[in-house]
Amino acid sequence: MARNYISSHSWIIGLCIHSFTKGSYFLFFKQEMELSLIGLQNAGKTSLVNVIATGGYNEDMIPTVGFNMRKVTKGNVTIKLWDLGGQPRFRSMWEWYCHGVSAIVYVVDAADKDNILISKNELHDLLSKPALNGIPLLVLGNKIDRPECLSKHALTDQLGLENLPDREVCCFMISCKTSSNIDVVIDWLVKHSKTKS
Ligand SMILES: Nc1nc2c(ncn2[C@@H]2O[C@H](COP(=O)(O)OP(=O)(O)O)[C@@H](O)[C@H]2O)c(=O)[nH]1
Ligand SMILES: [Mg+2]
Repeated sequence: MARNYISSHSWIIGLCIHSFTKGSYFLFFKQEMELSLIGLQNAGKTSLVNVIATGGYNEDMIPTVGFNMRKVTKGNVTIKLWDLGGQPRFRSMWEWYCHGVSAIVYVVDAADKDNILISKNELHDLLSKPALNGIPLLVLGNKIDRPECLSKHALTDQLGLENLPDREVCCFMISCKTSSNIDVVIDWLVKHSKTKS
């Protein structure tokens, strides 16, 4: 019994040494994730992709038509980001791009009080789709560099994030312009990635 235990452990240690010497050691720790960035047009989704990927921020953004896909590597985590158009004509395809993702990232312009209700309704409509049950939701209140920005408490309240059933929900207030809290977002994403073996 004890001998079997020792020999099975030596086998695992042997495999690790073998993988290490063959250079595939890091495959054991490689992680990947796929996520969808959703939200109304002008919320700052494409700016967020740029800030995560390169740290760069640009005032003159061209509205996203359809979608863009970008792969970003952070440490040993590869993040595949679907950056979707937020105009009304593209919203019907949001659900399709959220199937099977590790997390849904919903970006809101927290300084645009006139559109918060529309943003809330679109979010709740998306979350009502049975195929998306259980997928973690990260809500990002963007543009906190602007003085008229809502507080986290007000945003959480106005988006109806309390007591959302069947999923983990988290909310951070960020600014792509000043890179505020972007590190916290990346940490959250990395924690929600899946191990690839
Ligand atoms: N003040 C401010 N403006 C931002 C911020 N993030 C994005 N923007 C601006 O908001 C506009 C829309 O950004 P964009 O990334 O294209 O939004 P998208 O339509 O959601 O992809 C652009 O003019 C950006 O420069 C931010 O954190 N603060
Ligand atoms: Mg865009």
